Amino acid sequence: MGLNITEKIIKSHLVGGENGSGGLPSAGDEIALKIDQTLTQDATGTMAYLQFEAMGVNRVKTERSVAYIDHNTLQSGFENADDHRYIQSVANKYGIYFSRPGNGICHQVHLERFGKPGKTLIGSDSHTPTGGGLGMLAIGAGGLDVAVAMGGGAYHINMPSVVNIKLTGKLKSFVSAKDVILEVLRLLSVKGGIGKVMEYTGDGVDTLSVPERATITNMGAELGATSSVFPSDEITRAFLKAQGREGDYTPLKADEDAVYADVVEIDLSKLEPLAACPHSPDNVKKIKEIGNIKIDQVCIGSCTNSSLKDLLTVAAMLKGKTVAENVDLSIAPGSKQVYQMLAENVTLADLIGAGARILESACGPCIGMGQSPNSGGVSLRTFNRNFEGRSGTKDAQVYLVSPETAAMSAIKGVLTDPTEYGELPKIKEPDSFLINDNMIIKPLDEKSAEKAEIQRGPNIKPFPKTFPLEDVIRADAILKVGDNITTDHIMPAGAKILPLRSNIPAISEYCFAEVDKTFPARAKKAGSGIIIGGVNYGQGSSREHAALAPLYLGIKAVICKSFARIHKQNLINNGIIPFVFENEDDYDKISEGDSLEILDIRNSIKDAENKLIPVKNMTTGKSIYVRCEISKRDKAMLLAGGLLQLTVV
Ligand code: MIC
Ligand code: SF4
Repeated sequence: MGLNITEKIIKSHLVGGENGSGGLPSAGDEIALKIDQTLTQDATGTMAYLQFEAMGVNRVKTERSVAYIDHNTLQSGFENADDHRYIQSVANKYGIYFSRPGNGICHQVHLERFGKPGKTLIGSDSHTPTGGGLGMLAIGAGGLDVAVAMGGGAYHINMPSVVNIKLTGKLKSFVSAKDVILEVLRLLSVKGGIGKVMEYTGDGVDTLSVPERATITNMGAELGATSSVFPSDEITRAFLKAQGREGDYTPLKADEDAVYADVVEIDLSKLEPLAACPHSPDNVKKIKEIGNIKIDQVCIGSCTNSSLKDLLTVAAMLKGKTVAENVDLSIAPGSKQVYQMLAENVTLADLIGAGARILESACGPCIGMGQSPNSGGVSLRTFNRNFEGRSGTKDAQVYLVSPETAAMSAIKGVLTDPTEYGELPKIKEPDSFLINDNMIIKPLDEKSAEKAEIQRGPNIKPFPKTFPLEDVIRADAILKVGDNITTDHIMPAGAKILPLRSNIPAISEYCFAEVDKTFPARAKKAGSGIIIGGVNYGQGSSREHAALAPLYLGIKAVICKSFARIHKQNLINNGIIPFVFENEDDYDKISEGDSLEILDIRNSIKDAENKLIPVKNMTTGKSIYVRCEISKRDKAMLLAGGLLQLTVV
């Protein structure tokens, strides 16, 4: 039986796991993968490096590890700058490449300068699957998992099932890669990818460049997918050659007789411009269907849509025009390479001339670092997430669109289908990109590194301690939430809160701030608590803070209908028990404030696969049953009180 791309990469990196048919584990089995590359960004990086330091390893063991500064770039106090210095000094000492602030968004820069087909990459950011556009198996993870991989440890996941997304035909002009992934989200929803890798094949693949493929794999994160991957072919070779890295090319494609768990066919020629409407990336409609709603803001950029091709297209559409009076347009190029190339071929002048506010190459508005819309404002963004409040304005209405739709609408002042634009000059990927790695600092050699000092500013506080699992939990259902709770709900980001990412006691004060402002004080007062949730609890980012802050506030367990992958692992890594209702209707049998009791927990966790665990509602006197769906390794972690307890050398 032939193998698909995902299986090929897994097979060549498998260092543990059970053997299923054809020498590969079966979907759902826990597997351990050797990790070739890691990336971190600054908002998750400080914690990851504090954890790495605590592990006592003196040098990273990967082929390439890179630390990016791209999220917390607004320096309105000492905090972010302190974090940057800390990360730079750790990178220098431990053998990690350091991408300086201004060099660009981690995923865009990694694609340009470091990604390699056939390799494994994990990153402390949920959009790490962007690397799948180059034929890598690239996976988002919690900071602690990345720290372990940097130390040479394997990365543990459940063997994904592989879904084939078969692309045929060719996109019409003004319809682009963003519309492809929005269509996939429309078809499959924000939970449609859980436990899966989306593998793209079909002759439509030949019509997409690497940055276009990367837009699609990037937003596979919004499906909840473990990763998304494209083949590595002549288009990949051309991209790597244009990046001066042809030597990094290896071809990779699925065998003719490869088997997939499911197949979804999309005819590219039939797609029309789409938008994800507020407040979920899967609330997708045709632009024409939504109509010409008045807009207040347009933001172009983010790791989804800030490649050179994207911005050249926007520049061509804006050339000689003026942004509508009612619209505020911001553009953040994805990398210094993109920015400098726009400047050198003077297309940057077209953007400026049209009235765009040009931002630095960073995440910026995507993570609420500035450009929050006006009250009730309608904002069109080429980004990947439109969760309520993420923009920094609670009642803003955020629509996710392609660069083409964004540019067209910015000119018109209302949401407009870009196919109405008329003729657009053909934009071609360059034969060679401008290569200047002067903003990437190579680490010290091992000898000199011995004496290198780590710079630790006052904002850097140790992470909370975890303790071996207790045998009894008696705690209140301190917070009850609904379905699809995101990590932006659990631990909001934005310009005010992000500077506290390396200070868990301080950031915890904002935990669930948008859902229930009283939560941190109530949890601290109670000293312990259990959170009750619906389906897909913890979807969205990889931020470990969504586990660390609840941990600090005394949360012992989360009971919900189902979990998002990265968040569930972050809970386990930090010693919080993830329970799921045996019967989903039992969600209604627990009200916020009820006192719950769970007995004999250690034995239940040891035997988790066979156990239905009773939870007694002391307030109503009734019991319900929950399960803890975890691997052997997860059990050991929970019993010990988290991953670090097992890893310290
Ligand atoms: C995001 O897009 O939500 C982030 C900010 O990049 C997060 C990481 C973080 O919270 O630091 C992610 O996607 O993992
Ligand atoms: Fe940055 Fe936004 Fe991408 Fe997250 S999704 S890495 S915040 S650009």
